[in-house]
Amino acid sequence: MEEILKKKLSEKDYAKIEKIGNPEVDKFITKYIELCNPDSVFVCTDSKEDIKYIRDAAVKNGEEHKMAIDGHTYHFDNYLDQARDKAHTAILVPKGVELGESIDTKDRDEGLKDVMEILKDSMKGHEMYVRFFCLGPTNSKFSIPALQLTDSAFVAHNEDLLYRQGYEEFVRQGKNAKIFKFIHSQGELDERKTCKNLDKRRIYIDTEENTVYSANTQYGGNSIGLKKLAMRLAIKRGSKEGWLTEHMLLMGVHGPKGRVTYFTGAFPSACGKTSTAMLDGETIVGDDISYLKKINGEIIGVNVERGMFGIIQGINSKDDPIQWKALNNPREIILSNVLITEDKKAHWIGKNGDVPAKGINHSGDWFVGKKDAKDKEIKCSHPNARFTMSLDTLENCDKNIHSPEGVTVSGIVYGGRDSDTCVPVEESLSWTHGIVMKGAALESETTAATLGQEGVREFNPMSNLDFLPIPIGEYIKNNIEFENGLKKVPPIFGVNYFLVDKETGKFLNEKTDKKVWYKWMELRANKEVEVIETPTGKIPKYEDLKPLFKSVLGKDYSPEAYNKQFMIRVKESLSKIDRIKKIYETKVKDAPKVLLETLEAQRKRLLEAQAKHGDYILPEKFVAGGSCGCSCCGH
Ligand code: OXD
Ligand code: MN
Repeated sequence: MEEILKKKLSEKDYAKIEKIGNPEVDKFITKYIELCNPDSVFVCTDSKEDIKYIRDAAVKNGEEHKMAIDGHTYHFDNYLDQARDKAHTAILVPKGVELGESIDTKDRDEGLKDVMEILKDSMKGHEMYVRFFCLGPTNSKFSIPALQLTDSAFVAHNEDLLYRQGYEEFVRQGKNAKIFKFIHSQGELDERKTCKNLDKRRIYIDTEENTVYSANTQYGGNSIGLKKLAMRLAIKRGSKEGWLTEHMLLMGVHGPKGRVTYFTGAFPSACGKTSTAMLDGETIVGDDISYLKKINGEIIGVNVERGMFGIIQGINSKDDPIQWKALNNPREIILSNVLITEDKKAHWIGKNGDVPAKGINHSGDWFVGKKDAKDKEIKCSHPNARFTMSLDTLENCDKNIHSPEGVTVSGIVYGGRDSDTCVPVEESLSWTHGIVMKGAALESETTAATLGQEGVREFNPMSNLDFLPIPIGEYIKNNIEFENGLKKVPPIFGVNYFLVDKETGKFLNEKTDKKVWYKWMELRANKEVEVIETPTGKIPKYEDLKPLFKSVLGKDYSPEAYNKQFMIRVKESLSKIDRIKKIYETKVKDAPKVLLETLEAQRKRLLEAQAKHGDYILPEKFVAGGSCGCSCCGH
């Protein structure tokens, strides 16, 4: 082992590995040097000099290119490698282990054999980068040391912006570290420096060995080991140890008199999670993945990451002022799959200004009206085009982002892309009701963040389905039981930014309306406003929203708008229960009993209300002391 390391590594780099003194680290690096056969190896510590080496390598290798704005670079993934590849992603399971039909698995022995063959000599002609990071803040109960090997300086550079440096954490934890390990190879590249062998694209997650394998792909969601790949390992570890890893933003919502109330929020990819975390007036801790632990009877959350790998489509100066500013000013940013014009500026779908007539993008030379092989128009940027940057440099970065103690979570939000069923914001009736009806029953119309058709309604419990390495039933049970032992149980809310007016086909809300929902939830989490209890949950009163619309957005909020948005859509709500129940009865093994009971109780409440008031019920029917009098709303 020592011999191989000494042969491939410079003396200086060998000393860096030796200083860590963890045989597991030595073994992992040695194994993949031997198998992948890189021309050279670079070991990156937390030093500025080492990190600069990676940044420069990305440009030198032709994986990234400099842009007009200082510090900005762009990168292209292969035209067919633009999103998470669910078809070639699998959890490796030993014989006899079953995770249920909604989770993609592969026999562990077969998967390992397959990927080892693919990785053999895959780094010939490339340099291997050895990187040490820390998932969660360093020096914390949450810290998980993560070791990444990759032959892509683009991947290593992304991780630099997205994760906390962890070399010193590895040294600190030494032999005792319980590490996560990632091996990625982009394999052979074409003349545009994008992956050539997409048929050999593989993403395998081995929870037995806390190792993830990724090959022949560059798209971040497939290649950045520490992101969605590490998430699977962490869910598994948390499930054994009694804590949660969630596909959740973490943000400070700023209430009256300087009060800051922290919220987590789960949304499927491309459903407004980042734009929520970036709401101006609030502060961001994280926009994608949170670890949650129960400490002294409270839910404590941390951001696993320190940067954002955000979707750039639709970002404009009006709706996203902070991101807009960052994207137009010098700082370290990587743009993927946007349009680059001759003057080395970027354009993307939904950006202010006219679309340039030509440039280069993920399809090569591009011009307005260009079509692909299937005669489909190629837009200037890919809908899943991304930008990578650190949060620290943003003006709205929360002061506790790196706190080893984390922040106390006082509210939890779930939301999906739903055009016709749920109201824009509603508090659940209890923790279990929230976990079941807002989390486990989450559905979303599909987007461009994964390969496949867009706009199809998909079941996505807690927006975490793609990332589960344990059976869904077990995962939901963990969430339901997470309430046990809490001194103060945070309220769970459901939000829906995508409700459409059936008559006009237009959205019933503007993008910025969500600012009001968060201010309302902040007041509610602190018990400062009352609610109207409906069969589906507790909705805001018009009297409370009206002044918030005025003070937050300067908008006059009409009773008509409120009624349209907050009307209970009984028919659609009942259909949703039917769909969800069927899934849990037929596709999910071991769904907790209480989940089915909660669905049934909601059906009963809806049917009672329907018998009295019909299919579409205005909030006033449920107002305390109103004419309703039905048992459904508890008055
Ligand atoms: C992401 C995703 O990139 O969920 O965050 O796809
Ligand atoms: Mn995500």
